[in-house]
Amino acid sequence: MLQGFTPIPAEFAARYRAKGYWLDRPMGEYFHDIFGTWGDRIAVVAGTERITYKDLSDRIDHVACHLLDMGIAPLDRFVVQLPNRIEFIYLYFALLRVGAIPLLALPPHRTYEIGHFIRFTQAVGYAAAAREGDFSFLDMALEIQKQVPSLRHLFMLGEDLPGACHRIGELMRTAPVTPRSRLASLALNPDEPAVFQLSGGTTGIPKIIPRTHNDYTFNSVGCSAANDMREGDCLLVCLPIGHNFPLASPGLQGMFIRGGCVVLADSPRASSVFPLIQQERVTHLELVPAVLIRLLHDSNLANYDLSSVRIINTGGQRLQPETSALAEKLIPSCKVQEVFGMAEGLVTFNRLSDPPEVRYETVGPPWCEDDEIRILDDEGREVPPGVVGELACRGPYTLRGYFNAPEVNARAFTAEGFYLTGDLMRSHPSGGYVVEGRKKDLINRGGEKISAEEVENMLLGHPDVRNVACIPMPDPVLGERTCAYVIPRPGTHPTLEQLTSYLAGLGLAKFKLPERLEVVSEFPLSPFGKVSKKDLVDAITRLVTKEREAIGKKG
Ligand code: J2J
Repeated sequence: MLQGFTPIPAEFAARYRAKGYWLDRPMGEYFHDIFGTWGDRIAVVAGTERITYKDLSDRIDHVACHLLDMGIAPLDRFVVQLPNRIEFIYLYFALLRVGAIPLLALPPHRTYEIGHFIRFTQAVGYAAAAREGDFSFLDMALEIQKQVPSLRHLFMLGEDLPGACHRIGELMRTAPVTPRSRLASLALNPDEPAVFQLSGGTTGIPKIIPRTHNDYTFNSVGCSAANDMREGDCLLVCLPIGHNFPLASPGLQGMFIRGGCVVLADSPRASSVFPLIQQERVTHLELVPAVLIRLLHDSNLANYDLSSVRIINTGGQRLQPETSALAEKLIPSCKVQEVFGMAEGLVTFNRLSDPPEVRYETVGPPWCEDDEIRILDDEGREVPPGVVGELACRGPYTLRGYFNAPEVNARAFTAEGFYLTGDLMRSHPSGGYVVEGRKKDLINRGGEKISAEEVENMLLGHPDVRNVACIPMPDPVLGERTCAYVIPRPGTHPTLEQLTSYLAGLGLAKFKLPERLEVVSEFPLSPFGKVSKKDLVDAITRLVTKEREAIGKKG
């Protein structure tokens, strides 16, 4: 076994096998057969290219043989930071085919993160677009290469690259030395890590999540069923392609399993998403709430035929019922299905057959009956049904340990191997769960804890508020007070007084009322596109400090 990897204990593994969850096949081989099943159907639309499953499979194997030519071996680590382009799909599946482990970095990661991933995993390769705006990923990689000798292979997209870089397009045009037959004879262990995902934590450097061949395939098979993906369906991928949601939950892996088509968009902007939906008759969208809200308020929405859309999944952050209702009103062909997922494993889906009240309020149950859920109090005891506590989970596709992180693991798992998510949840009579916020998404006002989520939910009911994020701002007396960052609806100018009297009118406790309002036109986003509260906290802290200094000088 790869050192630093914690496998699922044997007695659990035996159970998951007996149930038929784990197929005991390497992912590369499994998808090779899937591609074979769907042959002449269109697998991917990327720019002007339409690629059949047969051609996709051919090209992946071609790249895989080149990887073997380069000496890339099973369990070698390879950091992939490619944009939403076809080259991602070629390289990702080619790495799986040879049993090397793609570590999936997100587009905004820079030297600090990428250098860490490469050093920490002793990666042999790194793939990216050479340049993005005024940032040179190529220069960054050359710099890292000087410090980390394991990094032998740079795969770059772009023009005028130094000779030492590999171009995926170029590899396509040259014949590899290794024959295809070698691919079938590689001895790969499906219990080993196939993919390294990254934790979505908002503090510190992301931790590395090993996903095995067995668990990651099972994840996509199950999610694609819960998401009602069918042969002939079409998924638009507009979030960063390497993230667990658009990649595997069910994402493009799920759509391939079902024989549908995957359309790549280079950004989640309305100007790129709407035309593609209309042109390709997209049936499935996977979005974060902030993106869905932006699309629904875009003035061009009514100018496009979006009637092919059957399911809009949102995940990553709590979706407000108002947003679901608005989406289903503006795009009447669609149902909104919230997904609660994490790169660590567990995924829950609303059941599409549930009545709207249940779909809007809950994130549904886990899709697999062997996902075990515990809602725990601060002492680690299970709370009664309906009471809020921390979500802990264990199951056939949830990790048992971050890669090479014994200290973190000692805190992040219970003795029974449940992963402590840090998410606050309660069970719902429908059998699903309701997200109540993050354990740490609290404002501590002189010892009184305010759930940011609670205040945000209420403020979203105000007619002037399009989106809101409540965060702690530093206070010399109370430690923290609540600041509300608000994106107003067009043409409105909400004031702090209006909003707080609205909240007070709804009966909200006085200590929970925001004490400062910042009106903005958009929110800073995390690498994956979630609202980055950390950046908002940094901004308000700077602002408050500056104001205080100014007052100090005057006084
Ligand atoms: C509230 N919080 C949510 C939701 C995730 C599908 C969808 C999303 C992710 C993802 C994913 C939420 N409501 N509906 O991997 O497969 C927050 C929780 C969770 C964390 C995980 C998938 N859906 N979250 O967002 O690994 O706090 O995965 O623990 O990036 O996002 O983040 P990440």
